[in-house]
Amino acid sequence: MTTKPIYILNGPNLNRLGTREPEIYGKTTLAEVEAMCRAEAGAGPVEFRQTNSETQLIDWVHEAIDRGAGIIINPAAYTFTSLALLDALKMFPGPIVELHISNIHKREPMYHHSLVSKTATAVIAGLGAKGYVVALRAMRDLLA
Ligand code: CA2
Repeated sequence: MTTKPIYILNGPNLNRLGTREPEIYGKTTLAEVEAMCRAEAGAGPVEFRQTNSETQLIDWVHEAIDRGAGIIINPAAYTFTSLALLDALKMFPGPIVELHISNIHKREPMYHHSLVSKTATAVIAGLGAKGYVVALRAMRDLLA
């Protein structure tokens, strides 16, 4: 197992997880998601973060480029809008798992075209909060 951290980055509005639209996003809060990730990672280092700012998200990708083993990212709405985030992720030399709690392809057309997928090693969507645990397992395999 690598000693470099796995970055788990979360985009806008995900700090409100578990408070609204449970039929789409479930009832699990982001703090509970973080606890699930830490339990799954065990002693493996994890940087779990959330921001509502595109700039901050990009700065964290830059940080991961300098010191991260892998990136798991739920970019939320920036999935569909941010060429700047795509450009930053393109610079990351390791595996990238794009993650969505909901199945974006089952939803309205505006949620169908991910820019981030162009640089993702793998995409997970529709598994709810458990998708984060699945993403961590997949990341471990990708890094092995
Ligand atoms: O399913 C996902 O994880 C998404 O990335 C969530 C984004 C949405 O723009 C993507 O299409 C799919 C939206 C996050 C909104 O966060 C909420 C948190 C609590 C309640 C409602 C929305």
